[in-house]
This record gives sequence, C-alpha cells and structure tokens, in this order.
Amino acid sequence: MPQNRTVYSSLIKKEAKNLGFMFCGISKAEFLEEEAPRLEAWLKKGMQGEMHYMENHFDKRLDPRLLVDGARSVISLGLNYFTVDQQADPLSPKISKYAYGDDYHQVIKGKLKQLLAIINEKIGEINGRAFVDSAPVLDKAWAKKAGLGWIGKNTNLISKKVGSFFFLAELIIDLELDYDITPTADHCGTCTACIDACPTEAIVAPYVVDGSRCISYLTIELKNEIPPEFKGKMDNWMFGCDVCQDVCPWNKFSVLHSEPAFKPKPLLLELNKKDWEEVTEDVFQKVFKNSAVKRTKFKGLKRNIDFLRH
Ligand code: B12
Ligand code: SF4
Ligand code: SF4
Repeated sequence: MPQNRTVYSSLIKKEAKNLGFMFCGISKAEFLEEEAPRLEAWLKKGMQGEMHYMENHFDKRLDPRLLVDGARSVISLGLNYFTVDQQADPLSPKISKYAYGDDYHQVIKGKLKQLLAIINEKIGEINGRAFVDSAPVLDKAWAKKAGLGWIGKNTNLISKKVGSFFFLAELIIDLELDYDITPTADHCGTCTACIDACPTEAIVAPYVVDGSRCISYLTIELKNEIPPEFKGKMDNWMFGCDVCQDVCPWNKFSVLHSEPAFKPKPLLLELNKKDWEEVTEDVFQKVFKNSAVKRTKFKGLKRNIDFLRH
C-alpha cells in the first residue's frame, strides 16, 4: 500500500526528530554492491590491524537481509555530538570530542529502542533490530545511500549542512517504506586538508584509512603496546583523534549538540597535564563514569599517557 508507506515513512522521520536525532533517512535493505570489493581490499591489506571483529561476518556486513529476518528497510539515523567545550590546559593530553560525555552506544541504543517501540505502537507489530556499532553493519554506506551525506576523503560521513561530528546508527526492519534515493554528491573536490594533516599518515589514499595507523585505533582498539614508530607522532591524543575532522572545511557548519548525556563532567575539562600524568584509578572512575573511555580501562589510558611522555 504505497500511501501507507509514505505515511509511515514520515511518521518515523518525525518521531526520530522528536527523540533528538538530527538526521533520519531510509533505504531499501539490499546487498551493498559498491562496498563489497572495497571492504575486501581493506581487509586483504590488513588495515583492520587487531580489530579482528572486522574480519567476521563478511556477507552479513554487506547484506542486512542476512542479519534480520525479512528485512526490507534500513533506517539510518544521525546523532550530533559537536561541542565547543575544550580541555582547559592546552598542554593536557587530548580526548576526542565524541567521548566527552556518556558512552554514545548506551545513549543511542536507548533512543533506538524507543523508536522501535513507537513504530510497534503506532504502525503495528514489526520485526526489527537496533544497531549502533554492535553488529556487522556498514553505518556510513547506509547513511550515504539514504542521502544523509557523502563519505569524505577522511572516510567520515559528511553533511553539507552540519559537517561530520555526528554518530550513525540504524534500525533494520521488515516493513516496506519510501526510500530516499537521491545520494548526496561528493563535495571534497580538490581539497586534501585531512590527508595533509593526519599526524600518522593513516589516510593512505583519498577515501582509504589504514585503521592500523589511525590514532583512534592506537589509543582505543589496540590492546598491545603502541608500536615505537608512532613516537612523537600522536599529536598529544590520549583517547581518539579529531584532526581529520577539525581541519575539514565542512565542519565550519557544525552546530552545537543538545544532548544532555553528552555534556562532559567538569573534571574532564579541568584536569591539567600534570594531573593526567599522575591520574589514579579513583580519579579515572570518577571522570569517566558511564563514558566510552572506560573501554580502554585505567591501564589502557595510562599506557597512552605514558606513551606521550616518554
Ligand atoms: C572500524 C571503525 C573504526 C576504525 C577504522 C576506521 C575506518 N575508517 O574504517 C578506527 C578505530 C580507526 C576508527 C576511527 C574513527 N571512527 Co570509527 N568506526 C569503525 C566502525 C566500527 C566500522 C567502520 C568500517 O566498517 N570500516 C571498514 C572500512 C572498509 O570502511 P571505511 O574505511 O569506512 O571505507 C569505506 C570508504 O572509505 C569507501 N571507500 C573506499 N575506497 C573508496 C574509493 C572511492 C573513490 C570512494 C568514493 C569511496 C571509497 O568504501 C569503504 C567501505 O564502505 C564504524 C561503525 C560501523 N558499524 O560502521 C565506526 C565509525 C565509522 N567511526 C566513527 C567515528 C566517529 C570515528 C572517529 C572519528 C573517532 C575518533 N574521533 O577517534 C575516528 C575517525 C577515523 C577515520 N578517519 O575514519 C563513526 C563515524 C561517523 C561519521 N559521521 O562518519 C562510526 C560510523 C561510528 C558510529 N556509530 O557513529 N573507526
Ligand atoms: S582520526 Fe586522526 S589519526 Fe585517524 S585518520 Fe583522522 S587524523 Fe588520522
Ligand atoms: S578535509 Fe577536505 S578532503 Fe578531507 S574530508 Fe573534508 S572536504 Fe574532504
């Protein structure tokens, strides 16, 4: 019933907005043909480093119908996390903006569950699942397909209206909807700012990030020691890295987020270089209560801080 499809699609988009999502776009659940050879090449070159989970479920990662029974639609959602809050001491080891507040996985999961409940209540019983990093789904490819933006040379999804400081997530459901079929054009043009600025030369070619060289990987995902070749190249980051987004001209259009859960704990911004170098497990637990930084555990963050010092 095409009429219902249109009504349901606009209802879902309206409810997503009410829940605080900045974007909502819908695409048909199908095989991601363009991405398949790119993902394969990326894995073959070992660009996943020790993120072995990226090697699993190759087929599912490219086809949501293998993840959710009867999947018809992928609803892509974007949640803004841009802030101008900054750590007070310019010499203090840096934390990426995305990790200032509560863990985005928890915050977004809650909103996705609410959206799913609303769909079940207002449209009818459907089969669907919520995804935010938790499963093999190519978030950016789906967001691009749904017209939310283009994948830039730094490999982030960028919107012409608000840049790239937003998270992505999906609902994959078995309901047929209207699809947003006009993808956004690539607006990187001749710019190479991200490639030139990357401290570890991780953007090895336009649109290709060697994950195993990215500071985000080295400070968060890597469980072993950080290889010595990165000494002096970490640009003082102790958790994540914002460089290739900070230099992106499209991020001049970023707007402040309004998500209370993403507000940083004051202490996180206040601690100075010396405080971080002497940080104790107690302080760590206090500053990073409910935070994604807990992923590295105290030991991991300490390793990162020590790596920057010696
Ligand atoms: C693994 C991963 C990482 C790894 C690898 C990075 C990467 N680029 O893949 C590491 C740990 C390094 C990382 C870092 C970061 N990540 Co990350 N990461 C992921 C994760 C879990 C999977 C991404 C993936 O599938 N990579 C596999 C490779 C093959 O994909 P890819 O590099 O994106 O390659 C695509 C394009 O490059 C394109 N492509 C390749 N060649 C070509 C050629 C041409 C001509 C064209 C047009 C396109 C093209 O096709 C490829 C396949 O789609 C996603 C969540 C998810 N489930 O999707 C979050 C995700 C991508 N990360 C995110 C974020 C925020 C970050 C950081 C900014 C965090 C930080 N501040 O420290 C950095 C940014 C680093 C960077 N420049 O990419 C967000 C991005 C949001 C957005 N607006 O785009 C996501 C979507 C998480 C989320 N739920 O919001 N991340
Ligand atoms: S996040 Fe930092 S290290 Fe990773 S690709 Fe971007 S600039 Fe390079
Ligand atoms: S910095 Fe330039 S090349 Fe890189 S993603 Fe932004 S617009 Fe594209």
